[in-house]
Formats: sequence, structure tokens, C-alpha cells
Amino acid sequence: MGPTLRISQFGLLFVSLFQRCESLLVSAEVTKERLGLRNVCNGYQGNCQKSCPNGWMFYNDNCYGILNEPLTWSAAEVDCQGKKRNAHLVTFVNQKELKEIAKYLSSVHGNEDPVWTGLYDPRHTGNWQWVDLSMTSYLPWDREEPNNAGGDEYCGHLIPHNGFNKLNDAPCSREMAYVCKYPL
Ligand SMILES: [Ca+2]
Repeated sequence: MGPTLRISQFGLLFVSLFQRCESLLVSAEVTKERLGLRNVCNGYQGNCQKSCPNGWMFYNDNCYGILNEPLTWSAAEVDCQGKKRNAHLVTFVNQKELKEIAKYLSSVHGNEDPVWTGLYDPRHTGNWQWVDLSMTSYLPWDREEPNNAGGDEYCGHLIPHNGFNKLNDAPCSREMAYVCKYPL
């Protein structure tokens, strides 16, 4: 009788320790959310379900990553597609999303070089599209852009001055860094 009682006491102790751990994990998640740390949970080694690769940004159920080796627009898109299912060159549908991307780029890419986005003019008609078929409801072109300079600018990139929040059209053959995006 004695030993049985002791075993069940141990069982209770185990259960209560487990519950305690669980509630600590939940409160850590809540604290992270409150502090706005969800966007930087990439690289986090703990219980972070929505994790992106190290150095990538998590925002609104998507991962965004800068690739610094310069490529042409189409080579960059092929590289993005090879990274994950449904991955493409980066797209954005509103100012809020671009703001997050711009903040991320300003912190990890510096302010020197332009970066490709998934914006292009596939038929050379001035009908700009996102490569993942997102709505082109928000296209913040830089002043006097798109200007199709030289009649050969059919791919869109973010320009570094102004903190990566304006678009310019450029020749797709130009090699530059790029941002990939994929949904989690
Ligand atoms: Ca241009």
C-alpha cells in the first residue's frame, strides 16, 4: 500500500510540473506577441512554430529573405522558386507590407544597392503584374517612373534611396540582389 501511494504522488507531482511548464510556454508566447517579437522569431531555437530560415523575416504568415548575390530578374525568380513551394520574387499588396519589407531591407541589406521585386511587364505593354499573380493594387513608383528608359525596362525593383519604399523599372538583364517570399 505504501509504495503504491508514493508512486501516485510522484505521478501527481509530474502532472503538475508538466502543467506548470506548459503555462510558462504559453505566457512566453503571449509576451513575445505583446513585444512585437513575432517578426523576429526567425532563427529562434525554441518553441517557435512559424519560423523562417535564419536571417529571414516573418510577417503575416509569409517568410521574406534577401539574397545578395546579384542575378538577372528571371534567374532570381528561378532561384526563389527553387527555395520552397510557392516561393517567388517578393510581392506586396499594400503599404503596410512594403513598410515591413523596407524595414527589413534597411536593417539587413544596407542602403547601397537596389533589389529585384516580383514586378514585371511580361508583354511589354505597360501592364505591370506581380509574378505570383497578387493584385497590383499598390505600386508606389518613384517620381517619373516607370519611364521605360531606352525602351528596355520591363522589370521592377525597389530603389535604395528613400529606404526601399519606391519602385523603378529597369532592364530585366541587369544583375542585382533580390528578395524571395513564400507563404508558411
Ligand atoms: Ca526606370
